[in-house]
Amino acid sequence: MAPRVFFYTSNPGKVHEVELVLGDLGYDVVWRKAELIEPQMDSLEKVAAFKLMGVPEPDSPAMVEDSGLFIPSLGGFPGVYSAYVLRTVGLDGVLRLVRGKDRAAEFRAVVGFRDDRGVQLFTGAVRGRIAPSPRGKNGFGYDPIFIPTGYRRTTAEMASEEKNRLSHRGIAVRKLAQWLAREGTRPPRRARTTSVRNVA
Ligand code: ITT
Repeated sequence: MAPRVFFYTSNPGKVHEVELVLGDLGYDVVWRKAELIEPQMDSLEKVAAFKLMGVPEPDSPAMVEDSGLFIPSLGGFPGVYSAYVLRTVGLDGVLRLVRGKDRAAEFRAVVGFRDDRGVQLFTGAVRGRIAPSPRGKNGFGYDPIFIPTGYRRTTAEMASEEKNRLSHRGIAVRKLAQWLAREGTRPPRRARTTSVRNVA
């Protein structure tokens, strides 16, 4: 039987992208459609580690992912507030904020993984710029306004496989997969959540 990973997220777009990467590598991603308590903290790492603490222990190995869009000319905003900003002012609000400013941007992701060895964190980032206006129908969230460096298309104009090859999430999930391949996947049993390790 394929090793299982329980993925806690409310976002089906994340599940789809993670399934493509881990599924290809032989893992069975089980979606736990949960809104875990998400504290307002100043780094994605802290949010991911905190969220993992709220995962029921029998679901091991368990995974969460926290991500955000960081715009240096706005002091890193929306960053850790990306989900809230999207829900409130939306893409148009962000486009208004960057008008007349430098449009460089970076997507960052932190994947948190917990099993009986404790908590591991894996990071990924992709640089790009904010598009003049939304374009494309694929993906989710900020994809219609994010153009990765070296491309003319937004990530909403890419198929998920292409986005995964360059994206913050694709990079972080592949680091998790490499760690699993190196360290081995353990059979699910009661997890200890005593140690938090930043792997990359
Ligand atoms: P969780 O339940 O996993 O927390 P979420 O959608 O609330 O799902 P986050 O708290 O990590 O996700 O917030 C990240 C925000 O940034 C959210 O609004 C996403 O839509 C957006 N985002 C993250 N990765 C993205 C990507 O690859 N493309 C477009 N938008 C992305």
